[in-house]
Amino acid sequence: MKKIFGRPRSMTDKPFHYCPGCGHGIVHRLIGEVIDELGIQDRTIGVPPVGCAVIMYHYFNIDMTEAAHGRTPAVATGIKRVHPDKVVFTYQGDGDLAAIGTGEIIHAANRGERITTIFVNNTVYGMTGGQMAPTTLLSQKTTTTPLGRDARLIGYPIKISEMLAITDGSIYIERVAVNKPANIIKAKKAIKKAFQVQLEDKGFSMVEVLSQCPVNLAMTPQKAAEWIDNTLIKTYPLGVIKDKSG
Ligand SMILES: Cc1ncc(C[n+]2csc(CCOP(=O)(O)OP(=O)(O)O)c2C)c(N)n1
Ligand code: SF4
Repeated sequence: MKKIFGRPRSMTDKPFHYCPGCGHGIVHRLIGEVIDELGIQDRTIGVPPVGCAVIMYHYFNIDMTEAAHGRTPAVATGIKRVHPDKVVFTYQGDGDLAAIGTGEIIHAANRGERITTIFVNNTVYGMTGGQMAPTTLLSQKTTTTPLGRDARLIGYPIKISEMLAITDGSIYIERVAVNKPANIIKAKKAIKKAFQVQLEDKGFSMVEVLSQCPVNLAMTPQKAAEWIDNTLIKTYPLGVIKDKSG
């Protein structure tokens, strides 16, 4: 019988530990499909984050190595420089990338490191209880902003993709979402392109993925997915932010 659907070869069959409706599992699957399609399973090395995806190495049949909080771009840089023939990616949440590791990511992008970053923006610190992240929207309630984020006290939602796009070393940056099938298809194309930019040795590439954390948004999975369309993309519009790969 012809097989029409299956788990990517580059993934294990271990069930995800993520909450129902979480976007991390979708993003993992897209990465797995892209690795299979590009035929790079034997030479891809991933660097997982802190945050809910900290044990993502259980889910991939590839080499992965953990890094300290926010330091994945530094670890990935070291691996890539020692093994330029490998395909090296980091996977980071917004707490990991946009708060704890802001300096690491800016300088990795500016240096034009030949690595790829998958940046999962779910607007909160998911793993540790839904605290405010730098990406939390104005007025958004979190466990540390029970009255809603107030710009006068804690500033504005940070636009990391736009910031990194102004560095000369960044080549390809796109913002996508995984809240519905049409967006998931575009997200996969973007992830594939980001890896291709690395394969062509062009410079730093990143895909920012707007993702749902129903638990900490205190919404059903369906409402969390709708919230991305109705609210989140007003602050974080989808699309290509920079493409110098051509
Ligand atoms: C230096 C340091 N800061 C913070 C923490 C606690 N910590 C571990 S995971 C995490 C949240 C990460 O959230 P995010 O990167 O947004 O990922 P998510 O869980 O939402 O996927 C935090 C704050 C820590 N252990 N050490
Ligand atoms: S807390 Fe949020 S980000 Fe973490 S697994 Fe649950 S839904 Fe996903």
